[in-house]
Amino acid sequence: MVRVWYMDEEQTDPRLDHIKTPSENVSMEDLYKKTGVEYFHIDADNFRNDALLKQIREDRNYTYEDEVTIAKDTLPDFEAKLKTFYTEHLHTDEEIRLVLDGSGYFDVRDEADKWIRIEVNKNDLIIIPAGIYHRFTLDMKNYIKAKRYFVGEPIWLPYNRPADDMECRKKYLHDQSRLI
Ligand code: KMT
Ligand code: NI
Repeated sequence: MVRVWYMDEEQTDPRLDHIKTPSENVSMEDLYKKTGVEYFHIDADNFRNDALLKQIREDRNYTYEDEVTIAKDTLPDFEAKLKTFYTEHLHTDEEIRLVLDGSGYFDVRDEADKWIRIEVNKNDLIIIPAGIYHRFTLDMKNYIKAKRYFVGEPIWLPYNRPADDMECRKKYLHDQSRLI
């Protein structure tokens, strides 16, 4: 099961869990209300036949798919890419990831600009809305394999913070104001 918590402020290795003491966990329902991030459990070993995934792809018109493995030996420019992933940014489109193997952390900003950490493992499908500030890091196991989905031709371009004047940012804040 996916675990979600508020991060501590320690400036140590991002790959550590950064759980606060005392810990402050966030339910999936609260995560959605606070950030618009959506979560689904999908059988990764059978994702090609998964009815829920098929439904999600149809409903959201995810026409593109590929697979990424983030590990030292499989990803060209590994260190530079990790740095890019962990630099706070947003995208003009949703970021959709289904974890097939390994694990990692997606961090998203809540409505008060605090970091919420989402631990993803095999079988976790996460949808990060367009326009939300976020970042990604591997954990101490240094390995994740994930499916990526997209509506049409993929645009992976990150816009680093500040990107407050972007249309997708304004739309995100407007959509969020109805959820909170
Ligand atoms: C991204 O865009 O942050 C990534 O693709 C890295 C995470 S994929 C599990
Ligand atoms: Ni991103």
